[in-house]
Amino acid sequence: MSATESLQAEDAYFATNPPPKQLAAHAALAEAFITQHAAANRRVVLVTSGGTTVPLEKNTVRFIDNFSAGTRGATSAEYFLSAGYAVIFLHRQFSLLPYSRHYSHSTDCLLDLLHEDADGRVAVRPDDSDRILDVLRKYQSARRNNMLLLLPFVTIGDYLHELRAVARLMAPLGSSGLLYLAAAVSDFFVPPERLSEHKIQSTNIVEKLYPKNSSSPSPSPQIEDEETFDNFDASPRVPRSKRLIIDLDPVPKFLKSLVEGWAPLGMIVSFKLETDPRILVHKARYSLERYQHHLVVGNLLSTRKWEVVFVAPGREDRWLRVARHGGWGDAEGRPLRPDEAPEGDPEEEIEALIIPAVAELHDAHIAKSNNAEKQ
Ligand code: PAZ
Repeated sequence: MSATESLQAEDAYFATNPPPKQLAAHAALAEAFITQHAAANRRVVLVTSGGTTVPLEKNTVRFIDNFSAGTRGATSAEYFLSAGYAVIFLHRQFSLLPYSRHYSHSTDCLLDLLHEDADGRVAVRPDDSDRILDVLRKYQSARRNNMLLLLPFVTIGDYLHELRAVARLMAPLGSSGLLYLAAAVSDFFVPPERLSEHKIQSTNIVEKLYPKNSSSPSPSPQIEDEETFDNFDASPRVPRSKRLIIDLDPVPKFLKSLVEGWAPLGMIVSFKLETDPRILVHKARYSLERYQHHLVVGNLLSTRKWEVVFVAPGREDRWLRVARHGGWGDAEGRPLRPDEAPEGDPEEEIEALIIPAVAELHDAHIAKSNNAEKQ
């Protein structure tokens, strides 16, 4: 696709896919946040997190989802905050959030950490107090200093409208703006003109009750009396004969617009998720060459908490790995195969390695851009 064609596809996408209702409100919040931190000469990072959905109906009951709990994004946001960045956290609604993520899973449910003290007051169990205090202090400091802005999205359309708006607002930050795109973004969607208005039915009940050429706005009494539709009926009188065939269009590739138009001076980091280790680095490199941005962080679904690969222009591929019981042994230098994925989660969070390495590249990006300005 030529540059003009991809611009046309992008314009058509934004013209035909309505923005989320909160877009103007979110943009106003983002603008105030960016202005405040730019005035303090602070670096700002946009972290995207969680999966986008593809609705199958306008009144959405069914949707296609993308894999992501939001762990990468929420954890990364915490490390960016520790490194002094102000964070705009564009996340899938109800996915994991920085700080609260530590206590929002059933494995570490907040209620299990509380008890009733002798005065009938709710208190934290003494054994858990220290680790909660640590998270609480960081959380309260981020809130007190307005260092974290939470903006939720749900659908792929919401995400793209929000991404474009925030990226454009970050453009004046120049090279000190960082875009860290960890969200799992749908590659395919159903365009509005092909979306069913109401819940897709598994029978022809609607067509039978309201035949297309019938002038009557009310259901045929005869059919209503004779045929009832029951989803749970093992032998329904209305046969469930409809197959659902979903025809999806490709989502236009927005990374190019981001790099060339929306935030052209900022540093752009994208993530690449694969399940086949043989193609991960190749796909990461291809993405870098195609979009000409600054870093692709490659990860495999099964080992993403243990190792990632940095693929950057003009640099050797660099694997980052958390400490593993027994070390990496012979596997040093070679990515884990999916069947070698260790059980459970590592003790160290890999984001503790990723964020300092990204920040270092960001330093180099800013220095390069300052040098170019001087010449
Ligand atoms: O949110 P999570 O920790 O469960 O997963 C993170 C991830 C695998 C979605 C992320 O690291 C990633 O690779 N994002 C980009 C996905 C993509 O290729 O579209």
